[in-house]
Amino acid sequence: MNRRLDDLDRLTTTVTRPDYRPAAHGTGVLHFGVGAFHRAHQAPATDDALAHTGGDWRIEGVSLKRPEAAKQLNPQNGLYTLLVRGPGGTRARVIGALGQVHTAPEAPERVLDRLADPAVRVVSLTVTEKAYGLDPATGGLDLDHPAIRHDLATPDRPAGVVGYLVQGLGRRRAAGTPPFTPLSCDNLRENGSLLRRLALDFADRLDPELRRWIERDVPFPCTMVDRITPASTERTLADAARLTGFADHAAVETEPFVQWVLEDRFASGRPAWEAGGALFVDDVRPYETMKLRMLNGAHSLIAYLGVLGGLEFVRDVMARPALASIVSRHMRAAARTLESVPGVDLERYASDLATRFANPAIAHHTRQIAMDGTQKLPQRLLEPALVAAEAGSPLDTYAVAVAAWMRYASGRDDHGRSIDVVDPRDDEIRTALRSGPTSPADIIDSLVNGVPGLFPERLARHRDWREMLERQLDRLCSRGVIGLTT
Ligand code: CS2
Repeated sequence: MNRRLDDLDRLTTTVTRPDYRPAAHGTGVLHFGVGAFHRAHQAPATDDALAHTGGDWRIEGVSLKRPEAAKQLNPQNGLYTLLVRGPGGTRARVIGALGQVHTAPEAPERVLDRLADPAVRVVSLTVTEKAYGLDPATGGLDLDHPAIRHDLATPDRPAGVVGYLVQGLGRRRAAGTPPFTPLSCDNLRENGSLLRRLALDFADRLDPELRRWIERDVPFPCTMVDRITPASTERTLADAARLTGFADHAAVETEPFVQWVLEDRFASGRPAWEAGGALFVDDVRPYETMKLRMLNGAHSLIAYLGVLGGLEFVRDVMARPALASIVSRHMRAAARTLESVPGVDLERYASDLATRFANPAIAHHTRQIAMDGTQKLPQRLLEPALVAAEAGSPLDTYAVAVAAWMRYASGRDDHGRSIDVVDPRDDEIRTALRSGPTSPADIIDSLVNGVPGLFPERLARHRDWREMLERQLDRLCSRGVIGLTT
């Protein structure tokens, strides 16, 4: 058994390693959600920033639920291997930007201390869509969300991300410490503005003065983040050990492409992320809408087709010409709902996406992307479908994607095998479909009524949309995914 990767001085291989001494830099960022995506995206950008410009900008991590990240990373002093897999092979790089990881349920007071520490100037998040406590119907706080309910009742002992942020900001205000900048890096529309609205609403219910301070003094920049990062597997860890010569329980693998677009509004400074390729702009919205609708929308389409058709990975869906052509059509349809994006040729973006999805070196499970559909569909598929419906543009690929989600929600694939439907609203989905509706019209009605707020009303009532959705659901139910031609 190899020795564990815990000391850079032992790394004498050809692996790329940090060009700075991690221990010489203090913490500046607290990051919630230290999963594979963070390790493949913001952490390497911070590593580049530290190497390039220095400063006390290392990252401490927080896991809101499970202790795995702390167990993987702390014994390795935060060091881990990033494997970049391209068609030409795999490159290994050891990242030094991460420091200690805290497991919030085990040490809530410690997390609150870190939030109150003036050294922490940015608090970034990759906690996934469902952690925010967003009511999709209003765009505001969902008072029935378990973490929101809990944190409003016991604000000193938060469990959720909004509760922690507001409590942390409250402690800073009380101590006369300047605020940190909350930085959402999740795939949500106008993620910074959305987080701001939730934080203000939450604070208002506890302390209107605090709300006013946050409103006045705390910036919430929006960001667009992009890097396809499958969950790590045994093979990831084995390859990392082979390439570095050390056992690594925290290794992650990702694709060569990376993109990060942010608004440059920070209360107390930030790492020089441009050294890692980040682009700072005045308005992130065009980039983010493009990415959510073209990349993530196509991803969800691929995911539901894949799970239903028994195709395990994104690349397997892309290897079927009929399905790849639906995906390309979808990206072109999504592009038509966008305004122009500075510096981006949307045709080229779509064809690059098709190449990224087909990357033979990346094994991205369709069932991973299929998870949490109720949290993803609105910004990825339903909003652009409404734009397209109202513009009289083609709706067929949106309808294929949403119909495929509806079939996925029923819990059986095209071969009759059961699907593990992973979704925070799975109870509502199950109840909606309990009577076993079989006609496309009944399935649609059951889900539209049984999962309130998910489907925008204007879309649900749109005649062309409804017809197209019924037609595509009928096709999927009768022919299955493999029977789809174009
Ligand atoms: C994916 C995203 O899991 C999903 O829902 O669509 O995680 C996707 O891989 C990233 O947004 C790519 O940047």
